[in-house]
Amino acid sequence: MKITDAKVIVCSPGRNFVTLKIVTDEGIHGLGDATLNGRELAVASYLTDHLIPLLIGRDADRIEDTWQYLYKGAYWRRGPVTMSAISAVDTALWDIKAKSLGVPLYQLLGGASRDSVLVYGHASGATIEDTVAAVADYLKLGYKAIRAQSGIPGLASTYGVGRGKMYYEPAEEGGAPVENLWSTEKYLNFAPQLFARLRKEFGEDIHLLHDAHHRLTPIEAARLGKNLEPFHLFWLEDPVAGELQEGFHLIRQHTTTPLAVGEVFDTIYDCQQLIQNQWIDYIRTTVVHAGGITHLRKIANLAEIYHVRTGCHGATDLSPVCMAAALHFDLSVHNFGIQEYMRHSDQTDQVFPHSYTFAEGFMHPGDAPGLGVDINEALAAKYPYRRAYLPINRKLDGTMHSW
Ligand code: EZ4
Ligand code: CO
Repeated sequence: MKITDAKVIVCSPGRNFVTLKIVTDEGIHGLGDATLNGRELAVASYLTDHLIPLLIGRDADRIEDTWQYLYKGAYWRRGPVTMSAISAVDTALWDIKAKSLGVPLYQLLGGASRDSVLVYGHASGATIEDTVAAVADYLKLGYKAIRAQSGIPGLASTYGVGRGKMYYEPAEEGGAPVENLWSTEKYLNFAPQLFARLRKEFGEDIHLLHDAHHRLTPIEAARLGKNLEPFHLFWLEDPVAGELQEGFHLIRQHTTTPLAVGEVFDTIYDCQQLIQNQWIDYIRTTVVHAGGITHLRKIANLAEIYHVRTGCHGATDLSPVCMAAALHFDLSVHNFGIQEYMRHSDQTDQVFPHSYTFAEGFMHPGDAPGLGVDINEALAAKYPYRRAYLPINRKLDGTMHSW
């Protein structure tokens, strides 16, 4: 089966998405998500200007070979732009192969290891009591696992607090990034109060998660992990920036709070020390940013040996194409842990009709052949790209800090 055509579709049905569509001589098409939040057009150009000319005429069935051809063939290895582009090609080729065989993708990945996939939603509020109300709303929807974030007294805005209770979207349209103000001291004093209140309200059984969004030093993260131990979080996410993998060693020596990281990682090399030293409990790399299904399986296989489980990133900037791919991966991989699931807007869901479903806190990719997701190109064309940036973050004295 030969690739005869490929194109990039950039659209903004509520937020920006970059989608690769590959067509074969058998009339089968496949989709891959290539969205890199705030830097979308760089990946679109990488695909259109550099990869698509190489894809035309290639054998669509040679997925591993195409991955290696694009990775080794670039000479310039790794990096989010390159890896998001390779991910999109890889995902689209898995979609095509599964469609050509008439099976849902998870059947090609070893079949289902579980009946359905545990997901967590995002509850947030400007105050602790608002967050309590948001968690209650998620419980009513059937969620068994909920990430909780709250505004911090004395800070005008903070990471993870949505504009509406059930929807969180950090990217903002406009000429420059929104600027947030940050105080680690205020945060560290406040965060344990939030979880004490949530356990008092909802008891011990629900899974609670929290994202520190790369803002702490290792010793600060160690203090937070220790203070959160009585509330037994499912995980503490991104306690420190992940570039320095050995930074997790210090945190690990001080706390039994489980640690998760990986949403900004793009290859197995970003995870290698973390996994092999068992410094983390969950690896959060995604199909769209870490090399597609092909590479994510290699990361999961390495993690399995070291008792590390998966916890794929699944925010709104990961399109329904990525969400579908993630769910096939989650259903099949043995050492699955949990999947993040932020609901997309109705506009997004209309542009990307899909077969995956949510019920009682669990999801299933569905049994349509391939990924089980498509793109309505006519509708997508009605939502042109709109430049948007993720926020930046400054300390109270103006110093740039991690967002
Ligand atoms: O900030 O997806 O766990 N979820 C997150 C997200 C990320 C955005 C970045 O594009 O941390 O909210
Ligand atoms: Co996160």
